[in-house]
Amino acid sequence: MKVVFVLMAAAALSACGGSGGDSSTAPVTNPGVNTPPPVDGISVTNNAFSPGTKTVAVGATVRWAWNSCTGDSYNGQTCVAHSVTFDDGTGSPTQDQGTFSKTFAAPGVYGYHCSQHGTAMSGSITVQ
Ligand SMILES: [Cu+2]
Repeated sequence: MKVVFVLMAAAALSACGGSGGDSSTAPVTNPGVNTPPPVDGISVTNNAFSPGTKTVAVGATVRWAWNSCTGDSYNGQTCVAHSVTFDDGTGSPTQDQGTFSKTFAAPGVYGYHCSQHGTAMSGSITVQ
């Protein structure tokens, strides 16, 4: 049964493969979607959060938007994975596209960093 399934899957793939031979257009291996920085939010770029420090009011929601894709006209976009990881270990997944939001209910200074790049890629939110 398993072998039959695999064979069927392979047949389905080749049927959709479009092996017509038109290779004049380079395939986009990863289209990549840079999310425009939200108004008053933070951009997650390669190696930095921009702005790196931010002060908000108690109860505010801060939104991060990933802008870590770099265009490459031959091979499509390359999108580098980063995370927003707070000092207490909570935060976003490690991802190369998308957004993350966090609401700050209590005053304080909330340091965070990228789990992939450590303190070299860090920031903080001051809630007051
Ligand atoms: Cu990073």
